[in-house]
Amino acid sequence: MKNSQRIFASCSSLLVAALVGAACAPKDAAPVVNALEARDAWARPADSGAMSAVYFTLGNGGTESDTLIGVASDVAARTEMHVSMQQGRTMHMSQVTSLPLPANDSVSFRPLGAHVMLMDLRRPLVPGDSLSVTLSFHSGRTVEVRASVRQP
Ligand SMILES: [Cu+2]
Repeated sequence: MKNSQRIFASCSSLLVAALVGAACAPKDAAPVVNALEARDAWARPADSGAMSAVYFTLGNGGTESDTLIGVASDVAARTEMHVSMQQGRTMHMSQVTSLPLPANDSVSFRPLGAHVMLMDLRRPLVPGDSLSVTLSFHSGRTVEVRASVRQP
């Protein structure tokens, strides 16, 4: 549950930043930029019909928080947002329907952490191959992630 604790901590500091920011914002402040960006995207190789996961760093360089609310890819019959958690000695994954992305912060999708799960692949993913995943945000923005297939 390390991840959600971190996210919670970022959210409370964000609230403080938002209050302070509102108090001292200049009259003619620049328009709000909400730069969302996925970096270093990669996916695990897998056979057709099997599962794979996509990892990347999702950055929000803007001044407004946003929330990831959807993931989609045409390489899989089902694409889900997952988080991994340890229970005793085993790792479990569970689906989440939203993931907060605070302003001026980033969230890592990484092995044993959050990931985009590709289920029932429509084609094999071989090293050197690439695929795309579309991320949808609460703000209405979308981000296209181009991931290369490689061994972890
Ligand atoms: Cu998963």
